[in-house]
Amino acid sequence: ANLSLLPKAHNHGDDMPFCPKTSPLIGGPIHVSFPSGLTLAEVQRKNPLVVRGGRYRPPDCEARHRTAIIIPHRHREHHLKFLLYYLHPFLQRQQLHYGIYVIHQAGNYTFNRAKLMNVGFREAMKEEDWDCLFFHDVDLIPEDDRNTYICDSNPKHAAIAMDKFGYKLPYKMYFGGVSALTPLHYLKMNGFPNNYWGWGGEDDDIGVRVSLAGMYITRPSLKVGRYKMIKHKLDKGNDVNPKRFNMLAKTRQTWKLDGMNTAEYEIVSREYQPLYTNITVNIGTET
Ligand code: UDH
Repeated sequence: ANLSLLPKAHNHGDDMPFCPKTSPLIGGPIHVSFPSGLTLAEVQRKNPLVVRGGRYRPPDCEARHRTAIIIPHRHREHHLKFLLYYLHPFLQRQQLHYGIYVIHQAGNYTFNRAKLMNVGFREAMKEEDWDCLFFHDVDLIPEDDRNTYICDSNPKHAAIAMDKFGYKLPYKMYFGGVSALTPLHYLKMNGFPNNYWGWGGEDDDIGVRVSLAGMYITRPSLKVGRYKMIKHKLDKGNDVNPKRFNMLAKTRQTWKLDGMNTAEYEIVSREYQPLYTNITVNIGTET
């Protein structure tokens, strides 16, 4: 095809051809290990083309996709370092235009993963016209290059084969770990719930929202959607949420009343670190 005839998604002054539909840099399985003594400085040194805030564009072609990675976070710096170590080169091999956002919950009140995702969505979209958002736990490392970090026509669950579940889907409606939605998908399902405090339930609620909003979940193959989880215990401040089953039974009644349209929070700081944008946010407490 004559590349010059293709429409340009966005123009930054150069006359670069689009990147190929399938990146020639993509390999297969990735061997994941956790080298002791790894530092962020080392990760930075290995990724010289990543610019402030953790942004990257392929140097020699115009990316076909613009993906934001949203990572909910508190007290997991050790995991974040390994995730960045693997994710930056992985995304670069996929020839994506991408940015990495760490959404850090301020204070010590009970953790709220889904609400942090709502913050990440809104704050990331303020900065760039991302066409895909990957909601990504900090402790999951992709193990195959063919697990492309681009969106589908429907919400995609990417982390379908985790080592901790024997590289299988634990149950059919599982939507946890890593998922990918376009801004349109996200708004159609009113984002994620804001009121799941503590561990559990929010990912199932999100999965139910997908179908309530008239969409369905797509998945890569089990061979490709493989992830290694960095082993850890349940964190302080993230106790199992005993209300989760009662809340889940009501998602049909609540999804339009609670979500992106009601997410209230205060940004404490926005820092453009060399390898990621850190957004520290006060998301309040359970009411
Ligand atoms: N997270 C944090 N800080 C916290 C809690 C959660 O950053 O204090 C984030 C992080 O991105 C994490 C995600 O929220 O990957 C999900 O939380 P989780 O890792 O606690 O949930 P998961 O279900 O693990 O992956 C539960 C571990 C229970 C271990 C029990 C051992 N049998």
